[in-house]
Amino acid sequence: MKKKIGVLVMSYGTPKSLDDVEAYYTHIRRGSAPSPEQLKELKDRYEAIVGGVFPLRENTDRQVEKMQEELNKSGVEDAEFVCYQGLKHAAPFIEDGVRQMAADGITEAIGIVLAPHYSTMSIGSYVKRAQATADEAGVKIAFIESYHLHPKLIEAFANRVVAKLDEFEDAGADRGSVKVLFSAHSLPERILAMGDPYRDQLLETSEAVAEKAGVDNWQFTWQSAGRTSEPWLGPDVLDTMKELSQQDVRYMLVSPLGFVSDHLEVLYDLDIEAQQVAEELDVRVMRIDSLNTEPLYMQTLADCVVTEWKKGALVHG
Ligand code: FEC
Repeated sequence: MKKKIGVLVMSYGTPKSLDDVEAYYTHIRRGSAPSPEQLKELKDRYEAIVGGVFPLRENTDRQVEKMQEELNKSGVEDAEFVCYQGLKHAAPFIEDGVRQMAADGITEAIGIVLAPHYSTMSIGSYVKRAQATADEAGVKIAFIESYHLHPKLIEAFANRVVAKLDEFEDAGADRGSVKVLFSAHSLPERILAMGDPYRDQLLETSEAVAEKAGVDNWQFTWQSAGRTSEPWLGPDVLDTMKELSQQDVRYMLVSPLGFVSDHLEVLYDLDIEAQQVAEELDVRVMRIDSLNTEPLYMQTLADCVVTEWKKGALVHG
């Protein structure tokens, strides 16, 4: 008989409605409520994005569903994988997902985050919360902490870069003249002093995607820095665009490798804010399509889980 293994699929989470934005923002700020101005500014950003007010919720639901289908196809003889969602800043929270597994009689689990790169401030905090609840609930859990060089993930991003370079070419641009800007969510600069692998992993993904897509003309830049007083990693994508336009670069392809879904940081920060700057600078900027339920990405996730299981990190067999 196959043993049921819980798969805790963790993601950032998004509010359920505009009324929930305050609680969500307060959770992100570790319990400190935003000022009325900050709250209004965030609500305005949600209202401005195309594709529904909170597309991340549906995207995460669909990713988890497709990942479950992929795991069902994996043909592992001794395990049946059952996915549970655990969100960082919205319900069902990470703790809810772990407790649900325990309530369903699951005693062994594997955790993975819908974000490929490890930082103590991102994946590290998902893992810490999941581990603490798993310990309380008596669930033995192992984690996949990053998968930023998985060949199928690299292929999926590279295919998207190539598709947009083709579009540039069809529109009359020389593809070699398009600057590919790989980007990811900024974090406070202090992570570097902590020896955090986040930046190096992002550069490794960028190099691997550039190589696979046959791109030489690229650079890495940050985006979506938080609105706090401490310094965040830069340069920011908007500054990079300004700098490049001064060097007469007319075509840019933003490729957010640190994100796997359409959500606020892509649909607002890149599709609205960066496009406004592009217009002011009179440059043409495109963005690669997000992975969402891209089969190669679903296969990446399933493969990571199955490989972790086969490694025998959990007590089984
Ligand atoms: O569509 C949505 O509803 C959610 C979009 C969303 C994603 C996301 C991913 C990451 N974040 C990361 C780090 C930080 C740090 C802070 C921070 C703040 C915010 C705020 C919003 C927000 N983040 Fe986010 N992030 C998303 C949304 N993020 C909204 C609050 C307003 C603002 O600053 O814009 C600062 C916290 C603090 O104040 O102390 C740090 C990282 C990721 C990528 C990895 C992951 O997905 O976990 C890292 C999606």
